[in-house]
Amino acid sequence: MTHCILLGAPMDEGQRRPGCLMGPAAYRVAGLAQTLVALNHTVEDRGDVLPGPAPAVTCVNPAVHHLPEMVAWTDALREAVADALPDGLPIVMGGDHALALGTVAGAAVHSRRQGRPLFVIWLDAHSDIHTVETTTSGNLHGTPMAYALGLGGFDPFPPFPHPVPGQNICMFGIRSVDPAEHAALQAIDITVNDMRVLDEQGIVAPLRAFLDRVQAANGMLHVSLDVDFLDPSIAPAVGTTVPGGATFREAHLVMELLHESGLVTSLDLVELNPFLDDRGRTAKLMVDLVGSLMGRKVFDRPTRSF
Ligand code: 4U7
Ligand code: MN
Ligand code: MN
Ligand code: MN
Repeated sequence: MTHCILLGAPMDEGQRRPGCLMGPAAYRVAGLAQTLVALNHTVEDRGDVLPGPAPAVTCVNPAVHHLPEMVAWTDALREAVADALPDGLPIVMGGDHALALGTVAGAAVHSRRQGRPLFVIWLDAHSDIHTVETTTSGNLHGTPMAYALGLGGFDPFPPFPHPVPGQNICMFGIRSVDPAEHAALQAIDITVNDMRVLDEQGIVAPLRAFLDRVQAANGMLHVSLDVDFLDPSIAPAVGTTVPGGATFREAHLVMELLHESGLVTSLDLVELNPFLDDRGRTAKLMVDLVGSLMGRKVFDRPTRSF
C-alpha cells in the first residue's frame, strides 16, 4: 500500500496551445483518486499548486515566452514535490512538461536529503533537452531534461539543485529530436531508447537493464510520462502529436514493469490537453496507465527480484 499525494499543476505557459491547464480537472473527473483507492492505496489530494508572483526576469533568447511565469511555477513545484516526498508518492497532474523543471528539482532536493541518488525515466516522443538559449520554438516544455542535467544556459532559473548525471537518465519512445538536442545528447552519457530500439528489442530488456541499475544503487526513481509517448491514435489529447508512438500494450507493460520493480518514488503526468480529447479517452487511458503503475493486473506473477 502506498500513500499517493495528488498535486495539480494547472499551467500551460510552457508551450503555445492553450488547454493543458485543464489537465488536473480532467484527471480528477476521470477518476484518478478512485482508481488508486480501488487498488488499496491511500490518496491525499493536496489540490492545485499555486505559484508565487512572477518575478521581473528576462533572458537572452527573444523566442522564449512566459519566462517569469515559468520561473514562478518552477519554484512552487520544486517546493511542493520536496515537501510531499517524505510523506508518500507525489503524482503531479499537469499541465505541460515545463512543470518538470520544478518536479525533478523537488525530487533532487529530497533524494539528496535521503543520501540516495536520483534516477529519471523520461517517457516521451521528444528528448526535451533544449536550454533556454537553444530553444528555437521558445516553448519551455522542451527544456526540463537539460535543466535536470545541470547544463548551462538556464538564466534566470535558479541553478538546478544537485544535477542528475546522464547515466541516471533513461528515455523511452523518442522520435523527434531537434539539431541542438541531438548535439546535446551526443555530448553526454545518457540512454536514449528511441522507437527503433523498442521496435527491435521491445520494452522489457532495455527497461529491466535500467531498473537493475536503479536497484543496485539504492536509487530513487522519478517517472515523467508525456502523453505524446503514446501513439496519437490512442491518445489524441496532446498538442505535439508525433506518429509512431508506443502502443497500448507497450505503455501498460512499461507501467507493469515499473510496478514490479517497486522503485518508483515520484510521477509526472504531463501534456494532457483535455480540449483536444475525444470523449475523455486520453484522460482515461492516462488514469488506467497509473492503475498499472500502481499494481493493477489480471494475474499475479512470480515476483522477479530486480
Ligand atoms: B514536449 C520541440 F521543436 N523540440 O523545442 C520544441 F519539436 O514536452 C518540441 O516533449 C518540444 O511535448 C516538445 O519546441 C516538448 C519542437
Ligand atoms: Mn503563450
Ligand atoms: Mn515532453
Ligand atoms: Mn513530448
